[in-house]
Amino acid sequence: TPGYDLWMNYKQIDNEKLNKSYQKATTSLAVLGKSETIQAIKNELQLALPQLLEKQPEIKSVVEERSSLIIATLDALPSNIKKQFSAAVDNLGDEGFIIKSIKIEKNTKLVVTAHTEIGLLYGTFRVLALMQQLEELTNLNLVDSPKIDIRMLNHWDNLDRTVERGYAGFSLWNWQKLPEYIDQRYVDYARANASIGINAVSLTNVNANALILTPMYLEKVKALAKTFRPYGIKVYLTARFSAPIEIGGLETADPLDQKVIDWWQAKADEIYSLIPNFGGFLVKANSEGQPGPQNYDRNHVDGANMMAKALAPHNGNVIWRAFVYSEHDADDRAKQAYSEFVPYDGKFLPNVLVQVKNGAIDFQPREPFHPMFGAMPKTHIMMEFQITKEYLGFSTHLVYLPKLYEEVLEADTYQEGKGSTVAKVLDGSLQGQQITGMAGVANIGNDLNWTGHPFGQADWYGFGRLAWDPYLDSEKIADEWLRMTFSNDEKFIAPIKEMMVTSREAVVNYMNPLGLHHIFDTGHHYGPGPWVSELSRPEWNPVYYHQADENGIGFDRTPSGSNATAQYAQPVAEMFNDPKTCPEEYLLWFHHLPWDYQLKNGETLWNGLAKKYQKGVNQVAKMQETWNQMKPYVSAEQHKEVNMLLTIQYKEAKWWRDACLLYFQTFSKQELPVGVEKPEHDLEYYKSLKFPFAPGIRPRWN
Ligand code: BDP
Repeated sequence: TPGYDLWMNYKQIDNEKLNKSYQKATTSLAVLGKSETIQAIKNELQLALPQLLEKQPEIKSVVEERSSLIIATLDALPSNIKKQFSAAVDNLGDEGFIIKSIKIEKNTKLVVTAHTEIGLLYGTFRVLALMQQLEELTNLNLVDSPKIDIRMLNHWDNLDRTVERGYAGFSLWNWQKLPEYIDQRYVDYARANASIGINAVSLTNVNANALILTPMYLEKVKALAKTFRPYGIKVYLTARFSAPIEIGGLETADPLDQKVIDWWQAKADEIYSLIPNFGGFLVKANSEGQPGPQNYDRNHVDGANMMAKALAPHNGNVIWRAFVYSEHDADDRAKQAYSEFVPYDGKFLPNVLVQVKNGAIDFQPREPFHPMFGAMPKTHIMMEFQITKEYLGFSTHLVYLPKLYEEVLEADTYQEGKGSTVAKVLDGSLQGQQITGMAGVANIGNDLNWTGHPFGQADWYGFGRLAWDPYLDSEKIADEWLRMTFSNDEKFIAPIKEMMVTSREAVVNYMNPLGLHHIFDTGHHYGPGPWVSELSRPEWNPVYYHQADENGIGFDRTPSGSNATAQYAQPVAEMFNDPKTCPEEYLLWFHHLPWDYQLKNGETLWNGLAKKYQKGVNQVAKMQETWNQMKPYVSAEQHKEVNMLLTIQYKEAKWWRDACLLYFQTFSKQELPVGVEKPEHDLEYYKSLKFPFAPGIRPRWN
């Protein structure tokens, strides 16, 4: 089924020369071992090779003279082969692999080897990916291992199968039919994750329901964990801090209360007796109304360490989220997580990771990197990206997110001097963290194509690739994904890759140019609502973020304003503080500037802003044009599907432009510059637009 098969649709290799060479490389396969992971490897080869090469592979469990492709751990390799692998093996780690062409007598053999069988699985997927991308398999000597330990999807799935901020249907997890009924989708999901190296999943919403920790649900979780295990994937659960009260019958959830401590210890023991490779807990505490240690006058360290102690005997982790901001704190929301967490650097136990969103507000189309990166050298800091497109047009807009991830990963924190990139913080190479991690909030649901928008698959794929290696190039990732998903034809690849890598800037232009942020309509975060001002908490209102008035627009976060810039290392703070050196894409994030402030290109701020909005619209029009020419390369169905989505995106890009410009014009009191199209309607019309049904929200969110 087009779409369902993701980047693993194993299209027939129609390049004759390569087909021949791949045929030769796969004449006879030797896959050594008996475990469930080895079985998964065999299954994948048996699925892929008949499609790629129209042949049923012969798979032996021993190496023979005629074996052309050998897949075996280093320990299992026959000694005459093993001795060809001395050099690279030291840095391989538990999950790395080697793919190497070797000569034994006159025969060339392709060997996939690793310390572990999971390494072999990753290596096998890489061999298949190389074929799908029409890469030569001869003369290979490829050594690869993940740079980050925990490469994780966070599902925000509720037990009733709705998905918070999920735009691709309902949750994959069918709690009613589990544990007996194992949907083939669970297996295909695990395959897809393993193919890109994702090795951890948290199944449930961070706004957690304690029921998931009851025996009935744990049996179901166990069934999923068992299905994922051959693919190297560990299951985590979100733990509601007040669970000891809700399901444990205790009167308190105070993390220093002995009964509470005992309860979590017993719970951890119970879980591990069912699921020996359980990953641990992901916790959202004292954030947006969720319970947490502060309810008992304790702090994040008390809470996280209490759970960490319960998990430590089983080698489990606590992933404690830093997405906090308080209704009682009048300070700039962008400063609150740093203020709450950084003083605790060095206080968290070794099996605690603190998970930080990429930016200090909340998954905006563009945010400067979060100041916590690099600021807690004695803490395991983990990244949280969003793959689901909460503030990015849901699954209706084509926005290639790896471009956003890359921008953040490459950002220089200067925390240990120049070159202290976020990527180096995350992989531990800058400050020596012992456990490292990167999570992405999943965009997956039970839609036929998993992600709603066919191009949403690229975000899942790209997230996995960057979690494996945060130094990869997002354009190269787009290239890989396009080849495996659609076509190897250069006439398709070149323009569509260009469309993907520019799509992120397009959405920034038509939604939040020049550093604007959080000007989305109430609750659902879809469509413009810069005028919204009546929500109960000030920092839920767009007017709080853009601060537009007759004098200008933007949030002053310099020392004359909230001084949020002081949370960055000095060279970064200095750069952001001066509007002349502040990158223009962050201008209104850090500065409140007059409407006639002069931009770098000589335009006034008002004109420049208006032109950015127009540019975003034009970029989407260009995307439509490009896609229109792609009929020969994709199925009619897929072509139509993306076409319809782009039509919506174009309409909504104009909606954003017109609504925002009309509203800001009430302050700037200036005409739209030449080249910016006149809005079709008046401001009142845009304000009156309602978006009555939006997937993935509960009414309490703003
Ligand atoms: C915000 C979402 C909300 C999430 C929250 C979180 O609007 O639905 O619960 O983040 O990350 O982006 O906890």
